[in-house]
Amino acid sequence: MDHPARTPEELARLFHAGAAQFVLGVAGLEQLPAADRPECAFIGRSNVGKSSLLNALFGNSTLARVSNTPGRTQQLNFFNFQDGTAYIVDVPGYGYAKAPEREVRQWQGVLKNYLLGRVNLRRAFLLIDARHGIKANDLEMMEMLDTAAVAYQIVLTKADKISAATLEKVLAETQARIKKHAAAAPEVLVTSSEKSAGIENLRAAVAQIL
Ligand SMILES: Nc1nc2c(ncn2[C@@H]2O[C@H](COP(=O)(O)OP(=O)(O)OP(=O)(O)O)[C@@H](O)[C@H]2O)c(=O)[nH]1
Ligand SMILES: [Mg+2]
Repeated sequence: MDHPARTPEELARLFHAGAAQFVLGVAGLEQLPAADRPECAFIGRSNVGKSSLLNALFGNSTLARVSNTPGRTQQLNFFNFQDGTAYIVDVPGYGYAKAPEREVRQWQGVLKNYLLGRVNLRRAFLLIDARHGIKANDLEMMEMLDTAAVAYQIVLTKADKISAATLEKVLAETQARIKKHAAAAPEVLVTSSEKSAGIENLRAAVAQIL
């Protein structure tokens, strides 16, 4: 490792509520900002908790828009991190979305092209609902990222919604399954945005990459 592990206090300072600012919403590939700084993205099925986790990361509940309606985030939302030295990107979910089919197809296409073509994308955090584990469309996404050699890390979300015993089982299953995936980071993170659990580990991972 290049630099020593940061203390919780250092991480809290790094991810204070004002440390990220919304810069740009991208609906088409031609609108992407220059790939001139490191970036990480939060991806996963619709409603898995991407926007919530981003808010928890910064302890800022108004940063990214959270919704009960699957498919709420309909563009790539770029946030400045660390005085604009890096980007963090909140993206539309895949899978079921409560939006017109044509629109869904449009933003799914943008998402795929973004993930496969973005040279400065250091890591995609692939969120998986801890209640459901890895689903068919998650697997499809993982295989696509493996093939394109895009580094990703699995993050279990909504851990507060299941018992500790069930969580342990899902975690073990997930860890076993990612062994076959070349581009997956070996460590699976467990989080709850609701209870602000596991956020420190996620902060450490983001800080190390960016
Ligand atoms: N209990 C619990 N609920 C959560 C958690 N994270 C998110 N939620 C809820 O899950 C729903 C979806 O959260 P979002 O953060 O909007 O999910 P998303 O992945 O950004 O959704 P899209 O942008 O539509 O793809 C909201 O009702 C959140 O309040 C969590 O850790 N625990
Ligand atoms: Mg969202």
